[in-house]
Amino acid sequence: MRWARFVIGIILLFGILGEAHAASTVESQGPGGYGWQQVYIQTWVSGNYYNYARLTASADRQFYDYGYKKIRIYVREEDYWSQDCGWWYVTDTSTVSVSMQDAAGDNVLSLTGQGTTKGEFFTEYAWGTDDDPGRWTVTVTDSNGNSATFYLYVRGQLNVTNITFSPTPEVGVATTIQAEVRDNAGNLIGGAYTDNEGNSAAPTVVAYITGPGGETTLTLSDPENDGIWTGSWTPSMVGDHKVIVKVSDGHTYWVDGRGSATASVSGEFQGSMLPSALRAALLSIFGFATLLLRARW
Ligand SMILES: [Ca+2]
Repeated sequence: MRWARFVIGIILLFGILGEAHAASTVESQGPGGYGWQQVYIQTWVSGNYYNYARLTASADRQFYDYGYKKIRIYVREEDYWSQDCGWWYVTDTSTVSVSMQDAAGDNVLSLTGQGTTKGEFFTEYAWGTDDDPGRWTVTVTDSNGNSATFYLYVRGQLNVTNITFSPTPEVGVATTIQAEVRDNAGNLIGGAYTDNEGNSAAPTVVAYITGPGGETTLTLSDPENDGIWTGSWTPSMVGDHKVIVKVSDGHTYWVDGRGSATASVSGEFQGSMLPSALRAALLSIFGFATLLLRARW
């Protein structure tokens, strides 16, 4: 990179003209304000030569989706020294360490004293079951004492579980559909959820109910912010209804999730011990018999 050489050149120039023998550090952040930083350190070593170490750390993207592409961390550690300012020598003696914390501050990756190959080190993180979504912190250090910190954003995976109906669905009677929304770490995600930076990250939860009479959609809500989302549904047809609950925020903080359940809606035989399919069949026969009688009279 041309500008990087320019920075080295400036430091070198100060070293020659300004007698800048004390150590100094220059940090810079990568394009787009994320992903990597660089650290330069200058020291004046007895014997009159300059010694520089440059540490670069990066990830291959800013946003990751939990459980999908692995987080890839690249580290480059270069040691330079020069005695006469005409020649720069590059050595390969430093080791590097990489640590990563999830949004809850839990250490999810900790590698220390890693050797480099021509100054380069690479690792990838393949996700854990307790990973908390949100802003993650990556810290990279080298054995010269340089340190580079940067941040990633991990979108969490939402799941919908425990879809229930209360009371048991019946034609013409309001039933409450209830569903639990959780992230991949098992935390309940409520209607006023905020991420670890305080940003609103509440998803939208919609139930798609498909039965003999067609499809109905119903938006579920969670004013209590307890992660138990509810909505009221009044069935109009007897029979099995497929209920699919989808959760999404348009892919800002979450990867979409869904869950499904079957609601067996009863009619006038609701007090009966007969299975729902049989009840539905009997209702059809009664309906057909009534039609026949009406046709005759
Ligand atoms: Ca609730």
